[in-house]
Amino acid sequence: MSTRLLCLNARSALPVLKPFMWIKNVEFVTSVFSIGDLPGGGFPEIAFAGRSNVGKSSLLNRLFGTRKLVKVSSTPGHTQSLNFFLVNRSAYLIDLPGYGYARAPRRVQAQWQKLVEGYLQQSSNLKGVVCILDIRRDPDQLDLNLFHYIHFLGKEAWLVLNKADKLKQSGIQKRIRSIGRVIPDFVHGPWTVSARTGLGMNTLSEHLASVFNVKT
Ligand SMILES: Nc1nc2c(ncn2[C@@H]2O[C@H](COP(=O)(O)OP(=O)(O)OP(=O)(O)O)[C@@H](O)[C@H]2O)c(=O)[nH]1
Ligand SMILES: [Mg+2]
Repeated sequence: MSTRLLCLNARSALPVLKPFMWIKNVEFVTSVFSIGDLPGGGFPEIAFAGRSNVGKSSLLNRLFGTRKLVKVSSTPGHTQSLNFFLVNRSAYLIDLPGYGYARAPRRVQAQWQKLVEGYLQQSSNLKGVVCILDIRRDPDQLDLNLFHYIHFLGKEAWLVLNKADKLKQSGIQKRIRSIGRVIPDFVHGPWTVSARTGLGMNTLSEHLASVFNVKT
């Protein structure tokens, strides 16, 4: 069980974040824009996927105990490459570019699809995909397509419902039930979390550690 310390930074009044106990070390390795440039190493991988703006980068920052290692933006469509973070020099967590940003040019959307599909197909070290939804929204066709594609490739899909801080407890339960009705059976979870407050992050962190066979 990871003990997560939160204390206040006197100058900024922002909570000081610490990484989860099993994350001893994180290094940004590379941004991949083309499938030919995937890093080697043979390390096990977990990718973070979801619609633009659902909080993929923010969740990774929470896990790493940082605010800035992974770029977060209020402008949707910010992450346009596959960003590889090496944890404990032995496993990759990968921030995938978000899909479904309606205002992104078609060319960018097509590029996303080619890059992400190519990666999902080619990575023999991929243990599974953290599929993130904003808890306030039902999955749409793009989300469902992603779940089915991951399943078709024989990989695991783990559903994470982020931004739970936006709802009261009763609202959270209602949304979990509603989303659960349209999620295919092969999708595991959900893990309900908030990258902003840290709610539910212990459980998600423990799941990731167990996939990587690391003790928490
Ligand atoms: N309230 C709330 N806001 C969040 C949470 N997680 C992320 N956000 C906000 O949502 C916005 C998008 O977050 P990102 O982490 O950049 O989202 P992303 O999925 O990486 O977006 P792309 O890179 O565009 O695909 C930012 O303004 C974050 O501060 C959360 O748990 N709660
Ligand atoms: Mg991002």
